[in-house]
Amino acid sequence: MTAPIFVINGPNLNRLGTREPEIYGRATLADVEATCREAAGERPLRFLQSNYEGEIVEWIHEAIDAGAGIVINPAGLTFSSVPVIDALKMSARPVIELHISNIHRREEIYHRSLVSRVATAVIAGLGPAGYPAAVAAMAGLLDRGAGR
Ligand code: DHK
Repeated sequence: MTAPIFVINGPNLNRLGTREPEIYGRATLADVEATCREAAGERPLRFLQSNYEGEIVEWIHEAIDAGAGIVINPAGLTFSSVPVIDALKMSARPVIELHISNIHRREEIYHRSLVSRVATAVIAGLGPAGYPAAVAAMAGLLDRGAGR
């Protein structure tokens, strides 16, 4: 069976397109989803967004149970959420941490990612194009049988 990919988006990403466009661009979340589905081709893909930590944790559990690779933009939860990190640690499949912006060139509060400590790889600063890049990279990792 072709392992699925879950793309999970955190708080405020539902506002892409109008939220600080000078940082995040003008593509909407729906635009971003379309690029992910194009990159995934026939591979099953779940594209999700929530402003609630618990819902994101439950989607990570669902991804793990489905044997899925996880592409996650935790947004602001990146820097604070132990529950998200604890859930990601349970994944036997790759986890790619994704940020539209280069968080290391931004304000100090964005410099210390808790998620990077458990992620297989990190993509930051490619803009919305980072999403299809992450999906394509994840497909390659899954096809090679890579673990987290
Ligand atoms: C998105 C957010 O909402 C911020 O909280 C992160 C990330 C950066 C992004 O660049 O996609 O710090």
